[in-house]
Amino acid sequence: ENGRTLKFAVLGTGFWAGYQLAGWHELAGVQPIAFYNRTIQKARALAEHYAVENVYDDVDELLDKHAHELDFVDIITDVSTHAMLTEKAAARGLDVICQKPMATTLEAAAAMVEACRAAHVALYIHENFRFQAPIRKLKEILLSGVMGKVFKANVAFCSGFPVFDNQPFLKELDEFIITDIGSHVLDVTRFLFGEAESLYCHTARINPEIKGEDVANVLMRMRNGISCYVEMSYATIKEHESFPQTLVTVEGEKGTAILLNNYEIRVTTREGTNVTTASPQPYPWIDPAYAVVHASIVDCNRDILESLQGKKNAETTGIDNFETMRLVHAAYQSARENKVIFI
Ligand code: 89Y
Repeated sequence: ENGRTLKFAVLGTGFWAGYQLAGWHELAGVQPIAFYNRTIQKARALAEHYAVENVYDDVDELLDKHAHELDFVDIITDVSTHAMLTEKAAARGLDVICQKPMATTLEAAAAMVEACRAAHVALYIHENFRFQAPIRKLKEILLSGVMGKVFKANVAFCSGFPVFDNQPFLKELDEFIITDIGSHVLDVTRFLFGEAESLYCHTARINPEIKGEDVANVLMRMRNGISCYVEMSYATIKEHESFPQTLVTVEGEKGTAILLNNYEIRVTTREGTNVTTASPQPYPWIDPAYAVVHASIVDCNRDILESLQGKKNAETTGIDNFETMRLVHAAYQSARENKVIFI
């Protein structure tokens, strides 16, 4: 590592920020120097842990005092403030990393892309599911050609994990699972199978204690002809709980690949079945209940950092993630209007 250390501010120090910072800590050449949080006590606890001296409950004050020494901001607030914070940082000439889901509406997501373009700053979305070890391995298998031409796939995130215990604000969202999990699994679907041409979606709310939908079934026709069935649910009772894993079945003309619980990928051709395991890196700070997601934070951050350092293009830019947001919002429109949406 020969470049200078990039300095960043964290905007939002809630549940996710601790893991995001631990993820940054695994990488050389990057350092947090200021934290903002609406409730300052939460920011102070994390600041102490990372020896960060600058802590604010006013984001404008943070930017006034530190924009000159910052390279980028890492936005880790809930979705409702993403556009506003992105616009503030861009206006100061700072590159922006923002957690998924990008924004509450497609219009707000477009405004984020435009604000960053106009200010000549980079915009990245921290979308980590496509960086999960088993998803990367599955992509490698698809590219190897062993399965032949793929004709259909199932991408599933169905769970009964008590997700609202750690993230209670998710209960209050009018639009829940397609924004929270659909943003991930629809992005994984794009990563594995390409861009969608059309989509049809059903939604349901099973848990009476939440505002939004907790079940969504999305059927997509991809531009390359592959038919993808993407399912998500937080109302599923399973013998073997799979949270937070995305399980995938891919069928090709020469074989079928199945990504199972516990990171196992079984590839069956007419010759027989090959089994590989792609487990996440066991970083010591990982919460085992979130292992595959927490480990992928490091890979997602590395991809973005190498782009900030001018070494490569990042995968999850604002422009790229806007295509995932298009699918999220098309799914809601389809469910509302009970019709196929052409992308
Ligand atoms: O917020 C969600 C995410 O991004 O991954 C899993 C999660 O924490 C709960 O659905």
